Amino acid sequence: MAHLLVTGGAGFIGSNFVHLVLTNTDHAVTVLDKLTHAGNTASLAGLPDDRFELVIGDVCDRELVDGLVSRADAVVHFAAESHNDNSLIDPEPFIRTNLVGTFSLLEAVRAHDVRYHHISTDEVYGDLELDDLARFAPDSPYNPSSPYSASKAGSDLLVRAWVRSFGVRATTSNCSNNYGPRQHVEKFIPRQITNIIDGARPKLYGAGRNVRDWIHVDDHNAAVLRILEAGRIGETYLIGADGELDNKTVIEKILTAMGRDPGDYEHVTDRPGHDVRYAIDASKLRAELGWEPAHQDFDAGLAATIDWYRANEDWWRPQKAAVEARYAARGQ
Ligand code: NAD
Ligand code: TDX
Repeated sequence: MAHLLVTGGAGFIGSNFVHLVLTNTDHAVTVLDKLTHAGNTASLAGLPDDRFELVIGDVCDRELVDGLVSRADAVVHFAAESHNDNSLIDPEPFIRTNLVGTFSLLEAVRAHDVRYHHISTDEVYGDLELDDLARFAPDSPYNPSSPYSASKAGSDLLVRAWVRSFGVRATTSNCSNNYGPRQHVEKFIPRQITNIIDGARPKLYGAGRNVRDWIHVDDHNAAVLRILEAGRIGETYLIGADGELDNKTVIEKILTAMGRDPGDYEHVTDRPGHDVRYAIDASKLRAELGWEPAHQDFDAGLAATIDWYRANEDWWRPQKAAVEARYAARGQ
């Protein structure tokens, strides 16, 4: 049994990772989470007391982080400010948490020689054209567009430098857009599902031709676990499941799956600097570590996600009105 320190474990992907680890391994997990607007203790309900603890705190708190890292066998760093639209309103917390927070963890794993896995995004590579056959690969140049993606790009480069300069035992993964249960209602898919439950029309930015490469959160997390177990130190692995869809198609699928007219949505103000297309080539991960996605039927995964939001209104309801008020103030 190993003891994992999971930062951001009360958020969307982190909480699903904690459930996966505690269900499928005998590892123990300590979550470090600041419980920002995106953190929710309800996402960690019902976990076994003897193998799980939650520490509420900031990844930028060097002393706290050092103490927790000293007692861990490995760190998986999910904690981040994660929403592009928020980074366009106030970039400051993105710079602090995503850059200074990663620095704080790297210094602690360096001091205690603890294995570290860094969670990042395909957005660090910028975007692709719609008619471009290319996909992102581990050697794609960094070219981030938003304060969020720039802060994640900077954090990835800190990891590379700590590996090369200090011999830190780190791996990095850059994943495409995740969907599934426990995703905050500020994000695209849960926002539209909960709008429809509330009798409001889904909101499509611009013409909706932007393409995202969707992956089920459990497939992302299975890949992370695999990299933690067998990834080569210093390497970057791209995670994606060949799930490219444009936003208009996704909204139409959600409406259809919820029994509504697929054309019953609104076009709203586009995101400034909106990345056109993301697409991941995950062949290195598949060939080297034998990972394969288990949830490649997007319509089935979407239907299960819709069911989850229908069944768990207590989980999302407290955030919904404030999120919609913020969007409405920007014409979105
Ligand atoms: P999220 O916003 O749902 O969760 C982030 C969690 O981090 C929250 O629980 C929050 O409370 C916590 N947190 C924020 N600042 C903190 C701080 N200073 N100290 C401690 N905890 C803090 O995010 P998510 O969608 O689960 O994303 C998790 C990670 O995965 C991020 O690093 C993100 O960049 C990356 N990622 C996300 C996606 C996606 O589609 N959502 C895709 C690729 C990569
Ligand atoms: O109401 C909306 N309408 C809409 O058309 C919202 C909230 C979004 N969109 C569009 C913008 C994007 O093209 O949908 C797409 C997905 O939007 P988000 O859910 O905000 O995701 P994105 O900006 O693509 O970033 C996500 O994937 C990469 C995560 O939020 C990041 O954390 C991750 O790094």
